[in-house]
Amino acid sequence: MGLQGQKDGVRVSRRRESTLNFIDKVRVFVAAGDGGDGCLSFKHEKYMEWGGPNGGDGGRGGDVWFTAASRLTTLMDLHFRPHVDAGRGGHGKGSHKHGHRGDDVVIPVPVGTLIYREGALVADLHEDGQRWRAGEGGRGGRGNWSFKTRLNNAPRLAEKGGPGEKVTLDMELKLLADVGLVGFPNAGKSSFLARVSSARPKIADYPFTTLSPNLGVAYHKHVGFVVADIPGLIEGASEGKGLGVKFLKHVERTRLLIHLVDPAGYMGEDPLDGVKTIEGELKRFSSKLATKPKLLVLNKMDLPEGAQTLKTLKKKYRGILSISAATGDGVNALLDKVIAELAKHDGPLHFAEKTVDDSVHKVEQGFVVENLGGGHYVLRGKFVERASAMLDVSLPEAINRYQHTLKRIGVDRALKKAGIQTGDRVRCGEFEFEWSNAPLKRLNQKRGDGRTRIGIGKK
Ligand SMILES: Nc1nc2c(ncn2[C@@H]2O[C@H](COP(=O)(O)OP(=O)(O)OP(=O)(O)O)[C@@H](O)[C@H]2O)c(=O)[nH]1
Ligand SMILES: [Mg+2]
Repeated sequence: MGLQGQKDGVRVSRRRESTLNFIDKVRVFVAAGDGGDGCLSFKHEKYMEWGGPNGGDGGRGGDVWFTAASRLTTLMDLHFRPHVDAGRGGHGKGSHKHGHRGDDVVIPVPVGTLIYREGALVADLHEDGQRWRAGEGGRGGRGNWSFKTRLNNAPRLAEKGGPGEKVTLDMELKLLADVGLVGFPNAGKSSFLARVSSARPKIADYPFTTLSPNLGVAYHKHVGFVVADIPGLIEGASEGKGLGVKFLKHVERTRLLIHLVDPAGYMGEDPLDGVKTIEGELKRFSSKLATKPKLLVLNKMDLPEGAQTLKTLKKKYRGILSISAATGDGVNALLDKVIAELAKHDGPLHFAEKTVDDSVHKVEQGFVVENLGGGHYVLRGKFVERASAMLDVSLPEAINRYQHTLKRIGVDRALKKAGIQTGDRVRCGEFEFEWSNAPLKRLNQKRGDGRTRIGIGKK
């Protein structure tokens, strides 16, 4: 027989329930799929001269989505796999074949997940099934068939796939429930949740049995509502004592709180003082919790001290209700009251601190030119960066077209104004080119000597 804690020579530690199974903050790295490259191809067939361009477009890159799923209550999956990548689009092929679309990735997150980008709230997934696109797949590059015009009917021109969006997001879960259960440890919160729903939280006769929130759906008189049970609170919880404070934010987005009281008090504290302690902690934690509708409920009425404690508490709190989560006594009357209160406070639960602000991340139509000194310039802007990334530098016609695009939108003028000289270098995203003041070649001219006005090279 091996030593206790050892099995077949391998040390095994007894599995402890830990708070690790509940993750409510996580940083996620999203990479939407790049678009597929466009194809440069001409029809070659026996007895057919000048078959014409037939290179197909690249497929679009896949998007990354987050969707709220009520079956989830933790961000743990993302904690262990924070990199989310969608599929890239297929490349175009000859004979007008377009590349396939990249696969989207849809990641389920718990209802109540708030998503921040550079500190600004960008999404509040507060409804089951609600979806939000975190990263947009890159556009497929166009093949030479798409560039065919009356003036240029044999374009040697194709685009590379556009880059998929890459973003870093901070996710925070603030559970959404209709009813939140608060109270000292051991008051019977988990027992109550188990009594009114099909949830089966751990229940035991010692404080801090519950280490992370539990959710359950209760039905009463054809009304369904979600109940959240959080770890017990103790004095000083709002300053970080015990476990409760970490989880108090998870009852901030409830319509109604039920404050459960144990007639025996907690750790020798008189139940009346105990009620004040918990109320004080809620108030100190946030004004939202202090002003939330609350029902004070004395539990464990089957215990001998129940009746006496109820009498004492009634003097101060006339509206107090009493139940026994163990026997079920009084639970129906409490649920009657709960559905009546919920009907009164039927407002939206998703009161995000700020309104969701997407304006910061709108597509920038314009561009910015910056002179870094020493003959180095930076060109910034969503459009120009994408055009640079999609440029196939091996195709002189594509380079010519790129130059004309920059000129058309005013980049040339802006660079000259910033003092650019022949031989200076301009960086745009990952791409860098050398500037020349020589005049541009005409666009759409027939295939020429392949010389271009600017020297192009990857960084
Ligand atoms: N007699 C009696 N015991 C109860 C009643 N409700 C809960 N208990 C007991 O009280 C103890 C604590 O119950 P829990 O439901 O785990 O209490 P909790 O508030 O969730 O505790 P924490 O998770 O530690 O905060 C358990 O032993 C329960 O069986 C009741 O109505 N009557
Ligand atoms: Mg519990």
